[in-house]
Amino acid sequence: MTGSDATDVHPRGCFITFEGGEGAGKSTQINLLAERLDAEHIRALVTREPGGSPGAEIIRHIILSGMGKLLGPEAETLLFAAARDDHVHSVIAPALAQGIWVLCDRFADSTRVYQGKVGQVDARLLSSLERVTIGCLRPDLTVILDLPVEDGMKRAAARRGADAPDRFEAEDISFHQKLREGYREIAASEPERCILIDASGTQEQVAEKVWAAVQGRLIETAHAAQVNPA
Ligand code: T5A
Repeated sequence: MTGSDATDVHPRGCFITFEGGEGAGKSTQINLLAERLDAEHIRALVTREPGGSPGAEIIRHIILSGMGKLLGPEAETLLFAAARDDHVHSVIAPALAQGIWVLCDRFADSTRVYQGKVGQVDARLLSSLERVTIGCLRPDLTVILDLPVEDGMKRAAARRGADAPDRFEAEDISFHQKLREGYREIAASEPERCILIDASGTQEQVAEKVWAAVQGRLIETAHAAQVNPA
């Protein structure tokens, strides 16, 4: 049978993005959240930006090698946009449409902060690119992990060991301080979508705060909607 009826229709999955400066613990927390969702029998896909689809992973390699920086801030921004376009259309949107939750390590707020607030790329270019790449797709929840810059840099350095810092890790401390300010501004300006979480505790302590936000803002709301459909 190829047709569909009402019983085939999935409710859209929830879209959660994780944001923050270098070494804030996004990858760690996203994986811990995926485990908790699994225990609740909620199907979730963990993905990341730049990257997350075969085409976007190639672009990720170009950007993080520093090649994109050589092309200038606007061209580097176009690379992020090209990667996002492929990722959204080939991975994120299809998963959400099947009712799968998508947990994405960085998304459009990273562009707003890294390329916009800190990189000074024209806001009109950024909003045009957002319109093309994500359209009206907005995260249901954005978890912003907030950590003193020095602590994040130490965590990132410990994780990378003897490897060289990547394109953005190699920037100076004032760059990273501006990133932190940029994220705090987004959290303050969009409180319905964003939650700012102090990421300075242990992994378990931070995970509890993330879980409380997901439960309170998404899971309980979803259950209430099932019990009291509009
Ligand atoms: N970028 C990205 C843009 O400029 N524009 C864009 O539009 C997009 C999408 C991506 C880079 O691209 C830029 C931003 C980035 O610079 P990346 O390699 O994906 O680069 O790196 P990041 O996203 O910055 O992530 P990191 O790998 O640096 O850090 P995470 O994921 O925040 O941190 P995580 O979980 O790997 O933890 C780092 C270390 O700390 C430990 C972990 O075990 C790990 O060793 N740790 C803790 N230690 C103590 N206490 C805790 N609570 C800890 N939590 C984790």
